[in-house]
Amino acid sequence: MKFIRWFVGKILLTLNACCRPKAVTRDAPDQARVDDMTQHMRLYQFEACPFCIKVRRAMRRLNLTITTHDINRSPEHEAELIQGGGKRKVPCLRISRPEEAEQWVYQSSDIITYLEQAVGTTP
Ligand SMILES: N[C@@H](CCC(=O)N[C@@H](CS)C(=O)NCC(=O)O)C(=O)O
Repeated sequence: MKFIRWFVGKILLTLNACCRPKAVTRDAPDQARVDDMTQHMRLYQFEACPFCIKVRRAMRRLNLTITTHDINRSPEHEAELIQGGGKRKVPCLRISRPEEAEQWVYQSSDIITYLEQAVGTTP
């Protein structure tokens, strides 16, 4: 099962590289607003995880700059995810805005819905 996921992930990575979604464009103030919002977000992920690729494609489509952490390559971020989010599962979006309770959103579809609503874009 793990191998099949890995294999599918590699195929998806190749397909993703071949046909990347077109990014929405915003005027400068609106992009600055969105960038300000996403600087407080982190995506915990694996490079070849199909669900993570799905989220990264949505990020590109929505033109979002979000720092990503590959937890297979970074034990420090893996520990951070398990401690903060409660489980070792990716993708997981961490939102830590100042003076607000930290949020850890699991499930690729929920992450994409959250991002679309947060930036006010539902293409
Ligand atoms: N339904 C979830 C599936 C997420 C999922 O299965 N993620 C796998 C990687 S593809 C995972 O984190 N497995 C735990 C592990 O490999 O340790 C979603 O849409 O995000």
